[in-house]
Amino acid sequence: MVRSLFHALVVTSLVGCGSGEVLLPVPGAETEADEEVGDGEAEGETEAEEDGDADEADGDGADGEGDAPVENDGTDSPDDGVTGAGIMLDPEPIGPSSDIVDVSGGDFQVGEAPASSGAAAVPVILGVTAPPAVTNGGSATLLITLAAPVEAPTFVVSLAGDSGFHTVAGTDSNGDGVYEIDVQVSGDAAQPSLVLSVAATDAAGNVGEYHEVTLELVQSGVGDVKITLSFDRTHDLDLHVFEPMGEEISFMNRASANGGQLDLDSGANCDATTGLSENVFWPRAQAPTGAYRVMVHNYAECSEGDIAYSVRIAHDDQIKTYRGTFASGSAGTVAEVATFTR
Ligand SMILES: [Ca+2]
Ligand SMILES: [Ca+2]
Repeated sequence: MVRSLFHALVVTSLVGCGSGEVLLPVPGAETEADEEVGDGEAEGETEAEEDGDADEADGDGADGEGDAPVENDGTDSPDDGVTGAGIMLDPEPIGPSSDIVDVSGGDFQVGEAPASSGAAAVPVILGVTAPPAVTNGGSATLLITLAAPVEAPTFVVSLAGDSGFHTVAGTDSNGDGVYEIDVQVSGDAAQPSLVLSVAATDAAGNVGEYHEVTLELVQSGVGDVKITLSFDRTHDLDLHVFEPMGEEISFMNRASANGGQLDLDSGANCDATTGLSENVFWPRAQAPTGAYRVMVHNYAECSEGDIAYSVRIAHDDQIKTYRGTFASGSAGTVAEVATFTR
């Protein structure tokens, strides 16, 4: 799966953050968007490829104008552009998909995952690690260590109890020799845990030994609007969401007059938390109409190195996932992730 990459710095507006705190722009932060649902035919002519849900095919141009000439079913919302953010849209295959998980950049096939063949040429996986927990609507990164370097490795990812399995090309975005597989969990996922099995495949389609990881599924609220921040390790990132009338929901104001709630918070004081996620949602029929604004504040760094995060915004029938990175040393800054209108 080829990824189209387009990076730009986030917008450098000052934003207020309750309690008189002022959040500064992020010099090193990038945000990318990744359309999550793959049944659409829409493909924009901006640097970003657009694909996914016809419902949301309004083209997140890098200027946030939503000007990509894309097909849609007439129900798009023209205002949910990325605010000044660079974009990475990850084309998903047209066809069936899992109701529970999506593997970023992967292909889904219905049926049993292929059995290990024992062929000698298949790359050997030394280990697979995953965070201990993820939330519904959140994402988790599996890290795959191979016994020896392989050019363009591919993997099978299978979720116990799912209707099929994913195949995905290995990506090593930071060049450390460890491959990353991004798993996005449906907002409706409700089982207590996710048991994922990963195997490498060779060019002939032979499948190696499966390695199993189990992630606890921490339940977070769902409704007309659900905004979920996920990050890769303990960090004091904070999700901030502004309602159309301006009320801000965050750890400083966990419930709005309209019923919006921050019901999952992670990393305060760098304390380890199971979910590595934050979630803001409005119960059904309570989310106000109008324009919402979503930001992530890098409140404090808990360990050295860049901080990759994703924000999944699900409202009504639309889902988009935005990816970004806080550069190491950018604590105290904020990323404007997106605005959207319902
Ligand atoms: Ca890597
Ligand atoms: Ca936090």
